[in-house]
Amino acid sequence: MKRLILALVLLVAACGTDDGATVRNLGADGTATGTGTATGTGTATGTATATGTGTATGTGTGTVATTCPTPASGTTAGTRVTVTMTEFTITLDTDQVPAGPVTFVVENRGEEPHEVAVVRAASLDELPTDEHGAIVEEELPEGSWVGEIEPFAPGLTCELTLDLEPGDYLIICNIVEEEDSEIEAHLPLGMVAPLTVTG
Ligand SMILES: [Cu+2]
Repeated sequence: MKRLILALVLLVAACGTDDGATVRNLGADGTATGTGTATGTGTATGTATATGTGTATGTGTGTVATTCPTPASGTTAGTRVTVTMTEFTITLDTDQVPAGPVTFVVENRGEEPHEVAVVRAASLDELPTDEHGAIVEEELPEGSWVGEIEPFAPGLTCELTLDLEPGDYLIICNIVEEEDSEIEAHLPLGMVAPLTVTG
């Protein structure tokens, strides 16, 4: 899962020695620079400097691939499953495939970036989720995160080939967006579909 942070939250605590500080540039590394001017009355003129401290919070810049993050399989061997994604659906052309090599052909027909991940579970109830309803990948049981295509741009069709054992799987988009303090997790909005792999 990629936490896709669309807007960095910038917190600025600044103390200027005057009220003329007008320009601040916050770097993403949490540094701040400030400039300030001061004018005096009477015969006195002065210059003033303003200093500020700032912190930038965010878990990433949310880079989105504009070419497929995974190479095309280059083969038509095995089973091909067509996956279509929109806001906020994920649709498979089948819900059952035989064990062995499976190539997911994933089309992002939406207007936003999406990712696709293959998770071994029969139900979301079996998986650790956070308060937004997204899967907490770090807390998944060993081996249950089978494979993924990282977030990619609308209009692209990307492929992922996996060798799947018999069992129950979920095909999901686990993107979490943050924009203007609003959190939007794609998974609980509907981006999950089951797939059964038969022996
Ligand atoms: Cu998505």
